Amino acid sequence: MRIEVLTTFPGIIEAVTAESILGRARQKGIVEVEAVNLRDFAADRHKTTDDEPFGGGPGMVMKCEPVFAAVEALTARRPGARARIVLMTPQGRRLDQKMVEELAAESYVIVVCGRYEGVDERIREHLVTDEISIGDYVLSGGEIPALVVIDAVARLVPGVLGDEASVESESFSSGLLEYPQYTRPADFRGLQVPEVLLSGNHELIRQWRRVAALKRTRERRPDLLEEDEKCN
Ligand code: 4FV
Repeated sequence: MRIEVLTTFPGIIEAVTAESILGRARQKGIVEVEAVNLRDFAADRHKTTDDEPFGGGPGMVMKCEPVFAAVEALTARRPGARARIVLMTPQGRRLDQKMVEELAAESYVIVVCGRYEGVDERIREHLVTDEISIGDYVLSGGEIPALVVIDAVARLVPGVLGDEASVESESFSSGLLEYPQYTRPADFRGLQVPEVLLSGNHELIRQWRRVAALKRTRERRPDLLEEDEKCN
């Protein structure tokens, strides 16, 4: 899988994607991540990527030309490769595990990181294939949302996680929140681990975990159960 990130702060993307699971996946060549500096596609010698909003108002808007020029140059490097052009924006489709699985099935994704008040509308209308929001709050840039998408997607790429089995049992993959987890010591300051988990009886453990996941989902995210019932 190849992910190119269009940003005016490539260092933010490089710093995070060089570490841990993502860093190893990049070293193993399982996932390619390239941070592309939008300024390199600005035509003027001041490398301007923003300008005042037509109609007035506060702040600046991300200009069309550098973004179109960058995406066209990047896709031209991979003739025949179909790219998903993803804009990170609070106005986008809310990111969820289903969407992460959809993106993880792609081979080539370009993520556009907005800055300032947002991007020129013609970028949304004529260039972008997907608009994604990570949540109903306003950040100073699209870089952190882009990293959320990259992390969530990359870990579904075969070979990135040590054992894929862990993905199946995770929250949302099963449509439920995850069951409570425990590890050594079995007794911490008198706080015990549920006996069944120390029993070695895998069928009993599986049942306990299912019941615990349902209970937690009913208490914290009943909306997921409706989803689940709707799907089943
Ligand atoms: C955001 C979000 C987000 C808005 C203006 C960047 C900022 C600036 N992106 N989910 N929430 N983006 O707040 O995706 O351009």
